[in-house]
Amino acid sequence: MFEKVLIANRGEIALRILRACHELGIPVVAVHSSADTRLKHVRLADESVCIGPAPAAQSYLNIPAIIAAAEVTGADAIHPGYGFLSENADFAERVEHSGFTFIGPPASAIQTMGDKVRAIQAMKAARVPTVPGSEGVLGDDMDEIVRLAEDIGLPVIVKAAGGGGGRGMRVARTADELQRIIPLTRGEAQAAFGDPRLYMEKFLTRPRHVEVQVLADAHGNAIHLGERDCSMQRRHQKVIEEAPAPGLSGEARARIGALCVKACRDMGYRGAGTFEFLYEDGEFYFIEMNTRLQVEHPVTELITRFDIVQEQLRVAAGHPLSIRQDEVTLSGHAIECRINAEHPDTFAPSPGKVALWHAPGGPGVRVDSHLYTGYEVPPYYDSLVGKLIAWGATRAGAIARMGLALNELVTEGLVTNVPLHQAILKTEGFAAGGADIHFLEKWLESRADGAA
Ligand code: MV4
Repeated sequence: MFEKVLIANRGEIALRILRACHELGIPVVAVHSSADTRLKHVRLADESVCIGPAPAAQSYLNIPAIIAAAEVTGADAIHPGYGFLSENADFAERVEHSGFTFIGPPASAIQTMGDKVRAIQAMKAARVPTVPGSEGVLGDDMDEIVRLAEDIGLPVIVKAAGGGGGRGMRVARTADELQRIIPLTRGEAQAAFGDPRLYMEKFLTRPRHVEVQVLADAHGNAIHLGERDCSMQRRHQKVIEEAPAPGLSGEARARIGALCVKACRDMGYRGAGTFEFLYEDGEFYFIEMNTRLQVEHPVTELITRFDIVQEQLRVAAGHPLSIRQDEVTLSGHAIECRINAEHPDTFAPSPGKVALWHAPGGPGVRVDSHLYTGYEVPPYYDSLVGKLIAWGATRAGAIARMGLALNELVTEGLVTNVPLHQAILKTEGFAAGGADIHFLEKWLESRADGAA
């Protein structure tokens, strides 16, 4: 196993990774910006190194500074967490070329999945179901693009090959609209990703976002840990996630899970990964693969009783997965509320000092947060300050526990989205389960109209 792991991240996920390392007896190096000296995981780390000023571009995205920190502290592996450099193939490659282990998939897999057209092609080759679409990059002939869209069936969605996560995409409902949006989307793709390539898919009008968690080792073993439903989102930011996906049968889960596992084996994938699907009318349609640990991994951990981060560390160190597929059983239901330091109505970020922190507790409640009384949330980074995760034997039981946990949580001095979560939990749409990706934005709009 590793002798020392450097965590190239901050906040709640750096703390989560530190805990996994310490459980395995591995000392930790924290690297942090000059604005982050008081982070909880920096205090708990065995060593820490300041790698630059507050702006992430000069610290958490500063590849030479992070590699230098690994060199001076004698770390042997680097965990990138999520966001920042976690899906940067160049970083993974430079980490490995400097003699360290990147705790994640091979750089080549990150590269492939970063190109959304290549990712879809890899899935088609593995017989993972994809969205009917252009089967590759769009050419320059507008008449041909229009013919293709009419073949696929309007509405269509045009996406940037270099995009992902909802960035660089537009919907066209008519041929005229399609002709207008192609040059716009292409220009934006070039500006945002340095890559003008576009592809096109049938636009699914009311899908759910269902994603499958996988783990693979370097010995040809791959397993899936079931799925998560992340349909409760606003502007492509997930707000509430849950596992399992409401209403999904064991047979459907086993079928899609086996296809994802086969795709991992075909690709020689290693590490943790997530296959993102749109799920509509009982069918799965692959859209993207994430090659990192995800924010919402705890809901999977609570229903599988399985530590995904420890498993990442094991397989990165060359050990086999510690569990076989037939040992994975799902138990009960888990829900995660993302706690953001933001205004619950305007969504404006609201950093500040935590005058009093009190974490909820009791059976089936997990709190992943780096907050403590006296901590000051800096204004430079993402507004996520913690995650509340509740487990119940049933979905209704998990919702009830989440309600209690939200009531118990104290973050005095900080404005958070807790009231938003409390309101969402009370909606009929959420309570029923299986709401689509548009539910939250529609509900927010109806609520705003009602208040006006
Ligand atoms: C789609 C789609 C419908 N049809 N693709 C958004 C995030 C990125 N991962 C892919 N996304 C979508 N892709 C097809 N073929 C719907 C979404 C989507 C979405 C689209 C418009 C407005 C809000 C959305 C929220 C989640 C997903």
